[in-house]
Amino acid sequence: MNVVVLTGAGISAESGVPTFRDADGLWEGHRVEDVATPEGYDLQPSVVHRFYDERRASLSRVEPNAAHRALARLEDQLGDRLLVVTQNIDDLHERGGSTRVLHMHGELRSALCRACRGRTPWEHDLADYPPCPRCGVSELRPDVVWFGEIPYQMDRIQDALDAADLFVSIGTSGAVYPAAGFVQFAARAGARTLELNLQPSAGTHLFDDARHGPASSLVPAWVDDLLR
Ligand code: BV8
Repeated sequence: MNVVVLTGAGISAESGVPTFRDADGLWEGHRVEDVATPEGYDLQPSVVHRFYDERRASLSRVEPNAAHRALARLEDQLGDRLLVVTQNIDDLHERGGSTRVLHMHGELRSALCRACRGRTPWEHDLADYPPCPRCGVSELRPDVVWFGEIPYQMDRIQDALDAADLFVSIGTSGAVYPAAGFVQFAARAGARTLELNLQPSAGTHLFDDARHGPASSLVPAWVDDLLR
């Protein structure tokens, strides 16, 4: 059985990583859409760097939760028949033990050079404009997909959705595309679809089944059922 799991900020909420909704889509009085766009970055690069530098620094203060660990347990059993596609830019899936993780919106712990387009694992701030380790030019930006930019590895995601027998969406509001449309792709390809979320998402009516509650209890229970 081929399983595709899509995760959003809700799976990391109980680890202490704030979701976008918690901030009502706002950060320091800025609409997320304003700081998470290429235009926002060109207009006020230091504000945008601060937005990501703070989130990158906070990673060392949070831990994976039982939901992340349950998905790693599922991967132990399913191997390459499971793919986790995450909208999150934190590294909690990896630290929870998952190895087959696709960050469709990029990662905090990576820097992208606007000069040479090279990517570098990155732990520290970018606001002090460090030189790119590959080309030496000081044009590093967060390696994240902003609004208006094309998500990463869409071909691989489409292939996985086409081959899916089961599509499970965990902890996402279904507010942002193309991720919010994956359930429809999967259903058209014949997959069963399940939503696991704290409350019904904007697209909950698109799913065959839905269970609502905190991910740290919903996801381990679902994995136990699946592996039974
Ligand atoms: C693109 C990275 C073209 C940066 C992010 C008009 C109509 C439709 C679409 C558009 C439109 N105008 C523009 C668009 C396209 C746009 C879009 O969708 N805009 C929205 C605002 C309408 N999309 C784009 O621009 C995308 N690119 O379309 O390119 C294209 C497409 C395909 C192929 C080729 C070309 C790029 C969007 C990427 C933006 N980057 N993040 C960063 O992180 O800073 S978006 C960001 O917000 C997240 O990555 C995520 O995708 C999104 C929503 O966040 P969620 O993860 O869902 O979190 P949220 O807070 O919203 O919800 C949390 C959920 O968890 C809630 O449901 C809550 O109930 C639940 N929860 C809370 N606690 C728990 C819990 N669940 C369980 N347990 C708990 N304890």
